[in-house]
Amino acid sequence: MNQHQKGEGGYRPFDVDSVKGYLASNPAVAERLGGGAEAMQAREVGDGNLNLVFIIEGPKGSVVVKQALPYVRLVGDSWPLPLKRAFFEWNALTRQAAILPDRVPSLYHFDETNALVVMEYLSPHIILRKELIAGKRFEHLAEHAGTFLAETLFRTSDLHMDTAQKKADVALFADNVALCAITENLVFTEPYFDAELNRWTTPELDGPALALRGDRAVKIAAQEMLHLFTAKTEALLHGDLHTGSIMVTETDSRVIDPEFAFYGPMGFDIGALLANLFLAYFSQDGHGQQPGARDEYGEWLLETTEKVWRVFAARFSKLWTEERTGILFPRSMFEDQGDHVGAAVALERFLDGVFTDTTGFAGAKMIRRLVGLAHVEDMESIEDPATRAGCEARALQMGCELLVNRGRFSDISALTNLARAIRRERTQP
Ligand code: SR1
Ligand code: MG
Repeated sequence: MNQHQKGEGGYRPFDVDSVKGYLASNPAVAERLGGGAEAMQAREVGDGNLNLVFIIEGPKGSVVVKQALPYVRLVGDSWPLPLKRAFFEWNALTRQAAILPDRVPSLYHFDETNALVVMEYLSPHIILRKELIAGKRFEHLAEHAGTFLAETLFRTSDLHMDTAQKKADVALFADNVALCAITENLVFTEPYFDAELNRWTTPELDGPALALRGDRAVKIAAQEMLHLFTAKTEALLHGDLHTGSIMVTETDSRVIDPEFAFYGPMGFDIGALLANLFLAYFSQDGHGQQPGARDEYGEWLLETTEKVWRVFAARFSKLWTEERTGILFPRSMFEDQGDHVGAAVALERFLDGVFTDTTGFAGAKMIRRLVGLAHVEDMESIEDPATRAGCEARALQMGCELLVNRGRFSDISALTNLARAIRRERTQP
């Protein structure tokens, strides 16, 4: 099918010309852009693994069109992928927007047939991962990310949401089978056997990468996390909350791309973000001109990692106290009987459980980005293979320890101290 032909069910993938005509035919969007197709400028900027992303600018305004392709862009049409992921992305975005409109892009239009979302062009926002590679700091990032996590996870859980609505939503997102399958395979399973699409920095990282296949404790832990991922329908997750899914300026942060959304364990989203911040940390020895040039920046990354968790826990605790209206831990059993201590103890135990899950998921998510199909630019942009493999080996060690020892870390600073210790131990003679 060429780019101008209509596909099955009326779907057609757009290009930089046809997308303009498409938007011109939508009165509300055309009005926002301020002119007909001939007055629009369009470019395709998608650099993710799955979709087309167009930026369209008109005389009056601009929009982004994100369109699903019927296959995995990273691999090609040998790996088909359902267009319905755009439907799940739209449904997740609208729910997140209802909870925290300032932390997601404004939404303008959804077209199920063409599997696309028209939304705000975030400018001058840049993808967080690129800014971290450049060594930039963002004062509000942890506050924004921790709040986003607490608000979206609490409000879509049985701690808050009406149980009938939640069950309907669990059923709706349960159909996001293909994208969940990507995670199930690429994160929890394929790194641990000779899967066709696995790759790593070879031969430098061969030792630790191949050792995973014989590491029984790591393999069992990875599958235990997969069990949680499939069975614990705790809250509506973003599902792919890495540093490429956040766009930032000095004062703003927006979460994008929730096409992997489904009801799963809260710790999966938190762990994804922590994993990517730890990967950024371990990549620091490959960036900067001189050895140690990025040490202070590494510390900022670890402080930010800690703060994400602390902001999450504080906001979640406030919501627990003030907005616990769901079927779980009802106030009738606790506060209404004067048992405020019971409510506080239950909260502490709940957060301990989320922290354990977060730790395990963070470990699994680090490992998959080092030896699986999809890697991170933080590491990939380190040109010298020996330096890159050194950074990756340290990150791999961290991932394994988080995965296997989840539940044995006292608090978030135990995780950041482990990162410091691994980096110190393996970079000093
Ligand atoms: C085949 S898709 C590979 C990865 O890209 C996305 O960002 C998800 O993380 C997925 O696992
Ligand atoms: Mg994405």
